[in-house]
Amino acid sequence: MALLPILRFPDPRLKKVAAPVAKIDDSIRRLVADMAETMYEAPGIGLAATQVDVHKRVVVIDISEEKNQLRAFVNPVIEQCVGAQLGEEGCLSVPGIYDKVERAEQVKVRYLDLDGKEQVLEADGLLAVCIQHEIDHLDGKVFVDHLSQLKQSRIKSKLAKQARVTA
Ligand code: GNR
Ligand code: NI
Repeated sequence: MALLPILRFPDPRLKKVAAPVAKIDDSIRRLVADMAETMYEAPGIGLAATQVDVHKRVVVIDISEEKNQLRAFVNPVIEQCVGAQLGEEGCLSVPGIYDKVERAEQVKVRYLDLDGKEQVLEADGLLAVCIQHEIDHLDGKVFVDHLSQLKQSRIKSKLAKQARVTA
């Protein structure tokens, strides 16, 4: 297993659209293991392959308290959205920034598991938010893209300033 470096907004590589996985093999299972280790270490409740500069449609999520309910989604597609919820979001690629984003309250997602078997999951609440946030990453979007242009430019200055202090 390995910890992978996480890209930081506004890195242009976060805008790449990830390609579907053609075959689930050991390289994909290794990627999932490395992404899980990276997510737990961060710590975060989700991670998309895009964030570690791998442009394949792979996501890991664990919203459990005990951090013992890892979920892996390959080629996830949202088939149905119901309702709306407004929740505070953060992102490992946008450290220290939190803001409210409107998402569907419930989603039905179709994906492949690590055995290449098709699965369907109905999720609501935080899991639904996280699935939508991660699929956005695979489509080259970060949660700040849902905010106003003014907020986006403030976030960019704040992160640039942080980077100067940290350097
Ligand atoms: O760790 C994370 N927390 C979080 C909180 C609210 C809504 C979404 C998230 S996902 C985020 C990890 C991350 O950046 N995934 O891409
Ligand atoms: Ni994120």
